[in-house]
Amino acid sequence: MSKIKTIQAREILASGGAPSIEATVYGASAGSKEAFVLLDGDKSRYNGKGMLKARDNILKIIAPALVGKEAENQREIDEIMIKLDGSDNKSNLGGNAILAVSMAVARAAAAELGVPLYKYLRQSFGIPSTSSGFKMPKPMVVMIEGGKHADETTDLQEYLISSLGNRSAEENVRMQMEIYEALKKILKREGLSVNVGNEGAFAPNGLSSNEKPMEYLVEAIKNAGYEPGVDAGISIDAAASEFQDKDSQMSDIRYQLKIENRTLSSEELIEYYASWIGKYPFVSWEDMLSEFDWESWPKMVEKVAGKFPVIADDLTVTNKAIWQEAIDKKAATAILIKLNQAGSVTETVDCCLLAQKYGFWKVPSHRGGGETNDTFMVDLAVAVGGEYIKVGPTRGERVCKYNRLMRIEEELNL
Ligand code: 2PG
Ligand code: MG
Repeated sequence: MSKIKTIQAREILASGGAPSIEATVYGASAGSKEAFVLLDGDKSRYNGKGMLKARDNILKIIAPALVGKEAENQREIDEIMIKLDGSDNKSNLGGNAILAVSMAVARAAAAELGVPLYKYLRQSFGIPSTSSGFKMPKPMVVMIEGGKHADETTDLQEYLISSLGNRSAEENVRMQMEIYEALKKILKREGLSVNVGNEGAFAPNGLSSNEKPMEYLVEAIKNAGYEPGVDAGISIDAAASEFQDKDSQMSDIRYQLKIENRTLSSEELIEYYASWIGKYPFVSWEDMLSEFDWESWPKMVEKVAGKFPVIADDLTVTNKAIWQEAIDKKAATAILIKLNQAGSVTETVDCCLLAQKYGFWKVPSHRGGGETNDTFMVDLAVAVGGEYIKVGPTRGERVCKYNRLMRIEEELNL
């Protein structure tokens, strides 16, 4: 065991060009419900998006409370920070400040013990392994992005290819990139742009409907030499909170499909989606309804009738209490996992353990514009036995996740 000696913190850049925050823990001898992101609000720096306040909270408030503590007591350390913050959503110290330290503590403890992070996380949280040892999560790769991630594209935010079958991580990554290249050719043939959006996925203007990308994805799977529904299938993240009509009443939520010039009720939206079932080889659906549309989520789950998981992201924000509520109400049958929604490693792992208890998928995910080249989420996915990891296909802050995955696989010699 070794004690935390010092904690440092700094602003670094995230993929969108605004700051994120990074902490380093030394001393382990070497080396609407999302957690609140504390920004400086000082317009003279990064248009108010600086993170110097969060950095100072780490240096002046968190570090003094943690120095001298055992780095290996991750749960205790996270609890100290949560208490120190005292709010429901980490708005006092900032979820960004707490998470940065939380992750750095885990890394430092793993380094001290001389074990890779995924192994450390598994042993530190006593995560039960389903079978013999570790299993590689399969890639769920954003191929076409629209919504808030790109301009003038689909209303739905993401169309993804999810690997199926029993390939190695290395083979999965290769297949995904071959499908990506095949898709590029299709889009070019259709006279559509192959410029990429926030997550390195294609973001073409001028698509005729929200359904069209799925036709392209099926064709791309085939053109790359794979079989749809056998080797690879389609996932969707609608991120429907973003196209919910903000003026519609809670009791009568409406959704605006701009590219189709239509406004739909929750029931109509569910029917609209349901018309796609059977037509495309779906692997999962995420956030098909708004995070405020709790009443309709169970209807969506019923409609899908166990054919594939209904993943909650904005609905559950990697929050164990909300996730339990969603499970109890039968509102979702899988959870997207984002460390920065939770704001600490312990709370993130607890959400995964809850999913595991019910036999539901847990899918660690990248963020859209605020991603860095940190690969903690990959180690987390391996540690918790995540069925998939969701990441964009290109750009450094995305591909580093796949590279980490392949390195872990090699190390485990699977
Ligand atoms: C999502 C994520 C990642 P964002 O909705 O699942 O794809 O996007 O970070 O914008 O929430
Ligand atoms: Mg999402």
